[in-house]
Amino acid sequence: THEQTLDRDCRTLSRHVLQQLQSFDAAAQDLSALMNRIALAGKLIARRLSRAGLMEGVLGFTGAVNVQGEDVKKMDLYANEVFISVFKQSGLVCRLASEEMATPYYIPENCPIGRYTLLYDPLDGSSNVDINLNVGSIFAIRQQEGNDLDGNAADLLQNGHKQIAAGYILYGPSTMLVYSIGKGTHVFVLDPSLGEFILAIENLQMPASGSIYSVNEGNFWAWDESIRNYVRHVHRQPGYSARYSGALVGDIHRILMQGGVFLYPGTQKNPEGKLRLLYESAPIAFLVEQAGGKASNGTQPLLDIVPNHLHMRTPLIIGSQQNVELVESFIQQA
Ligand code: AHM
Ligand code: MG
Repeated sequence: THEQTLDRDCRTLSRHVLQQLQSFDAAAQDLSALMNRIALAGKLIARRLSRAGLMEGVLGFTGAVNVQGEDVKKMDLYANEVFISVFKQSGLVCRLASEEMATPYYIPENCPIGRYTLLYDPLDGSSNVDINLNVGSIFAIRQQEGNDLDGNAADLLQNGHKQIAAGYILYGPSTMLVYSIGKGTHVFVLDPSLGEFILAIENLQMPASGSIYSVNEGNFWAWDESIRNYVRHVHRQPGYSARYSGALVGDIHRILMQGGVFLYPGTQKNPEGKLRLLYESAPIAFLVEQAGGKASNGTQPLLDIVPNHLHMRTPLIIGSQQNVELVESFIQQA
């Protein structure tokens, strides 16, 4: 009926946040407004991506190298600036820290009213941009506890349980936003005709085990023997399927929906692996745990890890509980 369709179309993100908190107090209003701004960032990035192959200055590299030593793409830079722009004059976020910035960015007019920090990876999996495959944005919100304006963000060096909200936006055939404020994991789909993210799945629960394993097997030669043994074990079992897109958000989304495990282990040369704790692994771990899954670095729950610097990397094993425990058992046997 019309009424049902209308009801569904009105299940917007900002309303959902308020409903979850069952409150209209200042903290609830803040969180709702924060999510609304993040949604706006997602819409801006999705719009640019949708016409990327037609516009000048969208694809390819800028020529610069970021703090991680990676070549910066034009879309990385654009996406990074989008998140800064949407929080200007919001009174919400005082500080933003991202993969693309060596030190945090402060929005002085929001400090100290804006007691929140946004941690984000503006465009995750950006090697997929030039070939028109899925990419994502990852975000987490934390309470700001430090007053420093000197770029020294010592208060951010805390474990993942300190995240107030976390999620990702997946730019795929449709644009999706998956988020949690610690009350379950919820999936929204962007309806382009409305320009709104509409609730699609509430309280997503992922399978306790699944057949997908997602890992870059080109690194086999560089792995520790324990990871090689796990992958050898998988190769000898019927029933597993390999899926790896080169963009964490897409690979995790599949595993959230269908079950399985994603691994980015360390190598003998880089024992911490590739993915960064504060704005890649920890937000995703928060979402996966809220959906009944598990995340670890092989020996420790991922959300318990306290970073020693802003851009710290950590091995990541994440997904369905049983699959993650199996990988851990190989690591812990070693
Ligand atoms: P990025 O944020 O610079 O794009 O790097 C992170 C990405 C993840 O999305 C993905 O899982 C991983 O790097 C892929 O790395 P690799 O090509 O080494 O398998
Ligand atoms: Mg990334």
